[in-house]
Amino acid sequence: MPEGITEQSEVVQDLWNGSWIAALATGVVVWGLILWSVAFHRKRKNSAALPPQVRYNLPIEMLYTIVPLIMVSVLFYFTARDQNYLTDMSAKPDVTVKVEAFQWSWRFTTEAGGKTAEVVGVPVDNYEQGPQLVLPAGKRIQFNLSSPDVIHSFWVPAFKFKLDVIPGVDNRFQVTTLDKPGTYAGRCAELCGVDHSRMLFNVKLVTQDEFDQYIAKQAGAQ
Ligand SMILES: [Cu+2]
Repeated sequence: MPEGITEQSEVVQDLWNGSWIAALATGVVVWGLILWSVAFHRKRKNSAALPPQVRYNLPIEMLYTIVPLIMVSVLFYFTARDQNYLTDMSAKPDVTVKVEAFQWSWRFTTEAGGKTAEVVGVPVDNYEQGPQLVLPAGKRIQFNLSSPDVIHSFWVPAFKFKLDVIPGVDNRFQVTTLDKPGTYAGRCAELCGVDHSRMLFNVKLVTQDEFDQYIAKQAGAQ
């Protein structure tokens, strides 16, 4: 798994880990029952008799109705809880980024404290050459997604989250960045045409001071 760079990415990772642990625990029980049956309830040599047939056994039927119900309820509870947290838009963002996905690159319009910076990209072969989205660490960031042409998907693997960019649909989300300065890959995750695989960008996480300098310089240049 990539290293997460948002508070939300840690919640996604925990949900993923928990789901796998639950699935493996279920697997161990199921595989154990299969192996137990194979080892101890084989057909005996020279025996044509059927084993005892169990039908309309209420305790067993209750068991295999209630146990899956509990399992689904537990998965549902954690999924719903985390989904509500991940899609929460009630906080006032420190930085707002308008993300426009187009065939085949990105335009990022970053707005913070009344200043804006705009970056437009072209198709590239390496994410480091793609348009760079500069964001401050430890802040609340809102992304407003839009597309003028076809469906794309805004994906920063280090967010452990992606959201489709659909023409005419107002998709938004927020993250809280962690204090992990660095440059992280971003890509389009929805096949959108011939140069889809070159629709690369990067996210640069910087300190608040560096971000202030960046946006002042960008805003001055426009
Ligand atoms: Cu795309």
